[in-house]
Amino acid sequence: MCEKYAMDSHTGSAAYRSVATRAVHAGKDDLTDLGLHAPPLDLSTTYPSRDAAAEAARLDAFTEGKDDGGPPIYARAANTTVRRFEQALAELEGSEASVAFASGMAALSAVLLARVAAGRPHVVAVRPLYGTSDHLLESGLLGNTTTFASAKEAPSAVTDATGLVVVETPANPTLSEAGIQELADACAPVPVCVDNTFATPALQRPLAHGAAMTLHSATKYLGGHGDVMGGVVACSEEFARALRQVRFVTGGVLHPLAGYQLHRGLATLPVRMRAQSEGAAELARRLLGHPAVSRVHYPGLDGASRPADQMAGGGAMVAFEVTGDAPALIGAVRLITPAVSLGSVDSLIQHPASISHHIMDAASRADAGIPENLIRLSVGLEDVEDLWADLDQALR
Ligand code: PYR
Repeated sequence: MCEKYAMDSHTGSAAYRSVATRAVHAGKDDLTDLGLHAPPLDLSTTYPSRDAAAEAARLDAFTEGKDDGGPPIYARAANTTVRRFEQALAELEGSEASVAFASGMAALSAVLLARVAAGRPHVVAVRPLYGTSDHLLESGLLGNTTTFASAKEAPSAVTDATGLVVVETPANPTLSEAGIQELADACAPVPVCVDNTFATPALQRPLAHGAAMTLHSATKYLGGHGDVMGGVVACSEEFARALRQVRFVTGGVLHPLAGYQLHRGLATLPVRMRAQSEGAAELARRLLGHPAVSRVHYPGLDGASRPADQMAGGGAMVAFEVTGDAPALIGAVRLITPAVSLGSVDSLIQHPASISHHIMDAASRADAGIPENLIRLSVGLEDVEDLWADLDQALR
């Protein structure tokens, strides 16, 4: 697996920079000229100007989703700290632009609203997906309609009204993988949106495999410390305009302090992903041999075939099915934090049927292939022996 982490080449403009270097420096190119080391934190809600005509023209541009990097006017239109995070994330994903939101669900909502507004309200969604994403898509709350399909069936579910294909790879919570390039080719010209929350651009860059956009719950690995909530979409400038239009009028903006924390989190993303993935791979191997575990879900475990050259390593999430009482296991851990969410420096464990995917009804969960005895573990930076000791005692 370590060899694969050396796969650091990038399709973006500054191709000479490895992902590790990019993660540290992205969005900071002007700091030395500004005489700063850390990025400035801009908490302004409004931006003064004595030129009303220029303000009106800029507001027209923001209403159309254009952002030329000039004065923001009002923090719902733009914010300089949030822009830095957006620039950095776009550099890491290899996209023209990125647009940040208050949460991952706000980001997905904006994507759906933009497609509905474009007159393409039908979505083909590859299950499984995060429970609330599944619920949002199934409810049609935002004027969309959704056909759920497997990755194989997805192309045949596309109709003239289809404006989007949504897929998570690896998927929440079963870690199933879909071939992005294959899906994008088969569904073209319909844009494919890859939720890249589990892999992060440190391990997987879906735009290089034909995806039109990636979506993140930035709350997870991008922030990395369980103390900041946000969402972000990396995409073309054209689609970013549609998203900014939605964001400007609906107001689901990322708070500047959250933008600052997320930008800071990016610097350590590759090193965190590497260390946490190594721990996850080891725990997955050990769980496979545990008598209280009937099945382990981890990309590439036990020689399972995977989409070629898509993801550098298996990531830091593990899911496993237990022979005993799944909720009881959550109550029995002592070191691992029993909590929903993922991607933090501390390990988190939860029971999808009770929490992350509880909002789905049992039939939808079954259709998505989410067993009731499934446990999801987000592996943090603790020593793997300590984590194993905790899991082992909890499984007894
Ligand atoms: C999860 O735990 O899957 C969330 O996104 C909250």
